[in-house]
Amino acid sequence: RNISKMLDHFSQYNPSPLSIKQFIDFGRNPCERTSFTFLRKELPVRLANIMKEIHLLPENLLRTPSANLVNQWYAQSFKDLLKFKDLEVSDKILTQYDTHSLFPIRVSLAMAFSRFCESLIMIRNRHSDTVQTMAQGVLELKENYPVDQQTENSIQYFLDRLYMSRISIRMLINQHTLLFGTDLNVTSNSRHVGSIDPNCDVVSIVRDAYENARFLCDQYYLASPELQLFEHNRNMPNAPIQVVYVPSHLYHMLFELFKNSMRAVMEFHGDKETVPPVVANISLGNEDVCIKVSDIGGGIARSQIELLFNYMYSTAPQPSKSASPTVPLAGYGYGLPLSRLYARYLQGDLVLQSCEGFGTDAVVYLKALSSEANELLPVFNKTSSRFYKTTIPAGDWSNNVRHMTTGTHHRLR
Ligand code: W6P
Repeated sequence: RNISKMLDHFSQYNPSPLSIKQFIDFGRNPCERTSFTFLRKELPVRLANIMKEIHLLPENLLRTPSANLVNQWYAQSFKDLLKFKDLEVSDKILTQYDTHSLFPIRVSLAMAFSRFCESLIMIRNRHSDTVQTMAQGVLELKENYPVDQQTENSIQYFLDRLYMSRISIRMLINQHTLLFGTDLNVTSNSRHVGSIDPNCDVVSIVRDAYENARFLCDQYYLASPELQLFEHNRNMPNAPIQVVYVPSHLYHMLFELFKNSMRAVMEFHGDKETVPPVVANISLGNEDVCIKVSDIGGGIARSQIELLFNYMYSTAPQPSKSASPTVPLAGYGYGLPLSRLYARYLQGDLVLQSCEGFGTDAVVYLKALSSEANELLPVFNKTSSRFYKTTIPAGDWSNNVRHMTTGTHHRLR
């Protein structure tokens, strides 16, 4: 229908990444008209870019009820936003050319703005279960079809891009609705600019994430490792380490890391009187803020590290919620891959390094400078679409090459 034409149109534009500095500068001198005009184009562009990739998914996945549902949500949200593209912005009155009517509908600016806010909130709610629903889709796929390496690679590539796109779209929606929505009371008397804290205190978030992970750990294991925390502020040794950041994103990453470290420590030393602490080192240099969380939880094999970030591997049927009402230190699930996306979203990263038999270091890197913390956004183009179609090239290192190991063949060198 008409929608596929509009998709083709909007997916030709590249998304426009913003830096956290741009978010802050705009939020400190907000203009609803500017935000409205930017978002009514930018949101359809970001939606269209990822929707084109949804359509390239392996058919077997796309046809599952869950993936199909997610696809429908995107189509509906795209349509919802297109309505605002037909509004003509004038000083006092917006003119809406309704496609079903020959006559333009006149809407006041204030009315258009509040309708836009309502639509954004509706869209945010519509997509609130995307991650869970896609995980369900992957389960449905695994149950019904054999999944080859090629398919698994495509799904890993796609889910990283889908979830990154989703993080970015929710960021835009949150900023607009927090800055211009009706429940201003929540943030008006705090230092926050929308969802951003311009003086986000890293140590407080680390302690908060630790305390909440510890609460779960105590419930499940009846004990928990202590936290040892060290700060290293390179240029101002006694000043607190602060960063312009979305506190909820940072909390999400650290809570996930602490849960994993605590579980490893308790499983490894559970039978002992005391367990070794989890150590957090927080550093600020010229470019990076680093948060290293170290545990002595026995570590994991080097070959297993990649699997922790693999969606297919992490998609196990949920233990029935009625059977175990108290969720322990949740399994790996999608926590780690999503946490890494949060870090990468603003040009940071999340890295694991483990010594099997000893323990694991997890490092979260953030950009120290708000002007360098640019959104990292998936772009739909020839390169991305090629990824879903090509076959894996034959390996050119010995670990990927099949050898002739039997028979009377001569071994040349
Ligand atoms: C482990 C495994 C793991 C994953 C992520 C973070 C910390 C840890 N520790 O043993």
